[in-house]
Amino acid sequence: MGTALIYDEEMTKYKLLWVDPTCKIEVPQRLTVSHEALVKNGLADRCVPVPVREATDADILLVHSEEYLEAVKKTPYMTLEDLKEFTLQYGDVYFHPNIYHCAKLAAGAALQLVDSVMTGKVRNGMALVRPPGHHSMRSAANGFCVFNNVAIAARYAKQKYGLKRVLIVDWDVHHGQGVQYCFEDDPSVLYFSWHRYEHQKFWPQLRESDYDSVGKDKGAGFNINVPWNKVGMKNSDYLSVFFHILLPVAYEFCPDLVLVCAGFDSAIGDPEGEMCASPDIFAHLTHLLMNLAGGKLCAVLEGGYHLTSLAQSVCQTVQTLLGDPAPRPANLDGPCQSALESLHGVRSAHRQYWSCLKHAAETPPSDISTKRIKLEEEVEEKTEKAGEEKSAEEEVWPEPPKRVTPPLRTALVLPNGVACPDRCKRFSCSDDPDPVRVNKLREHFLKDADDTDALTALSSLIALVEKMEKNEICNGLALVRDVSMAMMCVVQHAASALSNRVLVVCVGDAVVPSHSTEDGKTLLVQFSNKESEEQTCKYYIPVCLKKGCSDVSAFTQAALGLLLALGYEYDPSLVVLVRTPDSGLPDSVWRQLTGLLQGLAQGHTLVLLQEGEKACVGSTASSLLGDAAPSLGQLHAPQMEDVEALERLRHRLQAHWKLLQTTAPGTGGGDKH
Ligand code: SS9
Ligand code: ZN
Repeated sequence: MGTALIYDEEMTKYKLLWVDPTCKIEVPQRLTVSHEALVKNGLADRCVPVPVREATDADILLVHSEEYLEAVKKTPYMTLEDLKEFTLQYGDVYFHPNIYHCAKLAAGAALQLVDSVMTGKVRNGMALVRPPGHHSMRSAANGFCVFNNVAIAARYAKQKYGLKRVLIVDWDVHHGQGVQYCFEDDPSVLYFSWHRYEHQKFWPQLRESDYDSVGKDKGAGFNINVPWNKVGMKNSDYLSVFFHILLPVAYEFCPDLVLVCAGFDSAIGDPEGEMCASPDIFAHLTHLLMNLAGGKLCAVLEGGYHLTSLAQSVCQTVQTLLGDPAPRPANLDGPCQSALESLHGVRSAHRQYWSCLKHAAETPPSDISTKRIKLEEEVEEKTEKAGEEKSAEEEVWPEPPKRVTPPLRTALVLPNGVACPDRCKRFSCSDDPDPVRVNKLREHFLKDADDTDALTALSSLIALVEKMEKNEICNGLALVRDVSMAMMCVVQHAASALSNRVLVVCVGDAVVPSHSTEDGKTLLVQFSNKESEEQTCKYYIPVCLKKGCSDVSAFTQAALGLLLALGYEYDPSLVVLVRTPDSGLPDSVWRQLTGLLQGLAQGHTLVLLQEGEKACVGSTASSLLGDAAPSLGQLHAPQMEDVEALERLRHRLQAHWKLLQTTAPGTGGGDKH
């Protein structure tokens, strides 16, 4: 199942016809450079081309009023003077004789994408469109937007395919107030947006963009705003919000379809956003959403005004949709104070609606509206002083390195008699065993046993790890006689290389190499129901859940808010994922976990399963190949004891692991623990 790419040159055929400093950044080249970069990087060719179509009146009327549509319909016949005047009734937008045509194509492109994904023609896709959509409202154009492409797509998808729940993730740096207004009282569409806000000083300067706008009536809890109150937000800030807000809520919500308002003005270099997240962060944001809704994800372009940054970000997104492993996330040094304040505010505003946030600390004592007023003067002074000078300085950043995908995706070390699944390669070193290594292994691990099969398996395992280190193979799976021994063996080997860090995730109650964590070259996270004494080592983290791994909600919460955050901060070069036969982890959760962890270590994951678990080889291999994991279903509230235990653990560990923080120090956000 492929990735759709929708693009039509026609959408480059309108532009600003008069002088307007606020609109001059929205240029046709935004689309051409994005598309050319996809072509140049060989990505366009790997996608399934899907043609655009014009949205019909009926499509547009799913969101917009008849009066507004009729008014826009007249614009192709207007004189320049009429267009200018028509434009004046709206904010930060311009009209052109061809924009109505393009706006129909932009909305139609989003609908074509939904159709391609929903009919199973492709798994996911991206539409490169102009004009963007997320600011336009029922009866108004706004912020370069004419029709609300994504809002129309959400209604259309619900109506045509009977979807119960749609998630809209708006990672553009502006608040898509048009989308918020459209679905404010609708619990079937969960709208998430982060946006530059600066305590209401940044455009569109709306009170309702703050985190306390959570939705109305039945839709309460289904609108999530994350205001950025400072510029310069980085990768850590973005990922923190994913780990501690969006992902837990999204998994609890369990969408049938994910739509992304994919604006890239939230990346470094953009003159509007003034943020500092690198273009490759979009590989991770995309990856982290790709296992929701059975992989059904439609990304529709919104903003992005720095042509180089935009093109790089688009490439990162599409390459990830195609299934290529994401690059290692660089310098994640934890969220900044201001991001933590926002994180805290959002989590407390939503704690009554989402069981995954039930344990969030309560509202910060400093009430937000007072804070805004207090800040007002301060900000005004600053803007006065800064004036022109500031916009002159240009941000520089390195071009994201080319993502080289290993020639072989998934290799399996299997005992004789166990069939190798399609699309995978059976891997064995028996044709070419390294005698030195074999002897070493025998000495260390199999002294007494004279077991050639086990020895061959271990040697193969090591050879496989070496191929992963050389990036010749992406990931692997081994069925071994003794997972504990195999784990020990791999960890010892991999961590012996100077630059390696190994993340070991152990699901179930196996004997783990906890002694190997002392030097920090191994981070060991173990999930089980065995209470263990409080650990003093930063790198050995036993996670005890009441019902072990069989409680889907509790496990998911731990995997997202704890394991992923730890994993990203640790930034391993290899992930070893181990599961014991009695772990109790349901297959769907296992597949989700396997999928999510591939965002780390450039996708270098080695899965170890006990020999008897033949039945799981197929589904595990499928996850390693990048197939979307099945949905977990709507999650119920985990047991209080588990939530509390996890919260205590997170709280204790956050001194060492900054990506675990969810409250700002010194703002009264300290939890009760
Ligand atoms: C503030 C002016 C904002 C509108 C930007 C619309 C972006 C749509 N510097 N102008 S993604
Ligand atoms: Zn924007």
